[in-house]
Amino acid sequence: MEIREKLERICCNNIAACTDRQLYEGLLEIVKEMAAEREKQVGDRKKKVYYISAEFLIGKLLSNNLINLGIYDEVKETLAQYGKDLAKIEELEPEPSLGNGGLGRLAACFLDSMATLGLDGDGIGLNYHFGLFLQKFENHLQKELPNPWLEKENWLTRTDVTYPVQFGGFTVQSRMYDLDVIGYENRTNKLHLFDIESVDESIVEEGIDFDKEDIRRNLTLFLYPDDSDDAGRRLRVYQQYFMVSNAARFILAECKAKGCSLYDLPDYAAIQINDTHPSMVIPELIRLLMEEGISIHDAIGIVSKTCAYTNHTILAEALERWPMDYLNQVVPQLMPIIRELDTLAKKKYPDKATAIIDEDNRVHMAHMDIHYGYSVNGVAHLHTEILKQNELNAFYKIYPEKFNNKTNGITFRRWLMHCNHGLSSYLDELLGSGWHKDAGQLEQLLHFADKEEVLRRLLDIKQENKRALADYLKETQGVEVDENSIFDIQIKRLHEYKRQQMNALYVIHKYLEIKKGKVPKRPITVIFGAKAAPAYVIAKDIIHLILCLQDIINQDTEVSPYLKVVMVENYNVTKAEKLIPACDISEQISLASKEASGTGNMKFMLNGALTLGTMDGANVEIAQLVGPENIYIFGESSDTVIEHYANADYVSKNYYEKDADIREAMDFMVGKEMLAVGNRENLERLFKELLNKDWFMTLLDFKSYAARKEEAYADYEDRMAWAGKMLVNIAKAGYFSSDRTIAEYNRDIWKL
Ligand code: 26V
Repeated sequence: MEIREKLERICCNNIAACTDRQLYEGLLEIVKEMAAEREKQVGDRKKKVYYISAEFLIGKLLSNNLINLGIYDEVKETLAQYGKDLAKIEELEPEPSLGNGGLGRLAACFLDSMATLGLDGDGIGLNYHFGLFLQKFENHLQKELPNPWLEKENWLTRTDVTYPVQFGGFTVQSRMYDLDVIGYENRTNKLHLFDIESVDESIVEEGIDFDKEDIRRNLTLFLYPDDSDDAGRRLRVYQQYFMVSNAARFILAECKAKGCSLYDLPDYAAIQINDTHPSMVIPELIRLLMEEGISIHDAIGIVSKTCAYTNHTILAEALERWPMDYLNQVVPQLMPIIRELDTLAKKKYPDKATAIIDEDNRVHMAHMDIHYGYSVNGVAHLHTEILKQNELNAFYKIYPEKFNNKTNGITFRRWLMHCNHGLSSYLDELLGSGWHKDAGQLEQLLHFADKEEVLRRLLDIKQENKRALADYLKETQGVEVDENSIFDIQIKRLHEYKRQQMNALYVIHKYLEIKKGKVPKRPITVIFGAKAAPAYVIAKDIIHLILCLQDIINQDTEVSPYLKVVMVENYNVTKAEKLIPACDISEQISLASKEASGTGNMKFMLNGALTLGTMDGANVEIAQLVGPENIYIFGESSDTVIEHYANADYVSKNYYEKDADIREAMDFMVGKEMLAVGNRENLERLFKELLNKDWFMTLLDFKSYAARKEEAYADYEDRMAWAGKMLVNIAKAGYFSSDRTIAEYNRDIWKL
């Protein structure tokens, strides 16, 4: 049937008379039907990947699904003939914010790539009723509100799959909901999200507070509830076990249905453990296999050939170590198995560094994954090297063959075709559409490096995207920005290691320079977007600092023609899709060694922004690909940073005392002007943190950061040369397609 007919059918033959909501709901139905059709055509194969993750930050689905079904243009044009605007219809879709940031977004990109490559691979996770909190700014502070996404008509399909899940003292009944993962002109896979029917949205109190002990009613209510207290952390264990117990049963059922003997499980299933949140799948699978009459020894052998682990961070505070008494309370049935896994590991490898249960009776989830999984991977070259040589060195010595690198990637369908129609169609015009599925073909763009008209078009497209962003910022936040200014953007979770505070210090420095009469050649617009974990005090202080700066600078008529600051409210996937295509300078300024990979860096590059960054995470690989003249690198190396930590010899105060620029910018933070707008408590706490501790070495890199940024701003003035750098970045971005990453996972780990 033609799209027009389908649309007419759902619109009672009167598309023009339909409301945008009716059209949205109708399109949702059409997409679901078409996805089911394609699913029937493909069918199952013997071996399948199960990507288990506590987060899938899928973002809005309508447009991407239309693109991947190959009907986006047709739908858009048909609707336009009736005076309907697809973009307006898209706005009605609530964003499912089922992830915190990079880790969850990566999982979503991976699902897209698995389906696009035609791999049989499903995601398994939780059906949170509220995604990551909705962020509001009030009195220059972040306020958190619930963020619901489940409307009556939504992307989920209720299934008949349900399991009783046993916790210490009580049982809950689960139900599986499915969401179609529509590959680009290929197969349709599933994202299975488990829920319980007894969830009660009415227990949400002020903001995002709720009774954390009431598990029957809160289990799937929120994504990662605040884990600053005991009850929050325990709830996280409940969620994790619920997720993996359902996953394990579902996987075993699917394999059995295909005739698997369970001893052959590794021939039927590869289970990817996305960070340590799903790690309990290992003991749970062993437990279930034992229930089927398999010995513990055999069960361990089977599971160890089925599970593979991905590490996404080296930050000590993010490595999960659950106290035994939590686990005893929540999952007593797993404890004998975890103890046995620990005893066996200790017998073979007495080194304390590799123990599963440590001397404080905490269970190290990553250690369990490494001993009893067959693969351990980091997410960028440098990250994997640091894992091997530092953080997980004791394990690397035991199991060198398990370690491998899988540099992250992003789906170009969402992060170029969907979010940047201008650039995407121009690339089609120049190169054909082969790059949609074979991103390496973007490299052919290099043939046009000297073509003035191509470079001009790249600049024009960027300009249009900047204009669109300027309009959007005006409309949504009431801020006016100059579309001819340099758009310098840092958007990512707020964390000290990502060093938004360094960018903010630069803003102060620039402000003070302008005040002294040293005005920049071209106006600069510094854009931030970031959510801080609700209990992360310093991160919230940094947001406060940025919001105060926005206020002071934008209202200062002497300075605002040259410098503006915008803190985008409620930064999420939808906003990223508007910000990234409009960016000139992409801020990737984490302290070297701390950002495992980063994926925003890849999205910006693909959309023709130049990176200002440290040699950290995937920035290192970006730098190698584009060459030093097409990227702005600064700061100390990861080796130096690691040495500073080892010797405990970094003293931030020395930098404050020695350098007048640093001192001036720091002092401004707690000076009269700031205190007139902001809160003394927040600003002084942040000032003291940077002066006396500065764990992520902001002041160490500040000068080289500022110098490099000035250089980038100066280079921007030679528009044609800048366009040449943009072109190289776009051309070389092909390596960062998640299709490449997933092909590597399959080649080295899953072997479908
Ligand atoms: C978790 C936590 C939880 C407790 C409080 C502090 C804290 C800090 C960081 C994290 C990170 C969790 C794991 C994560 O999201 N890692 C990100 O994974 C991305 C995909 O691989 C990668 O690109 C990012 O560099 C990495 O930070």
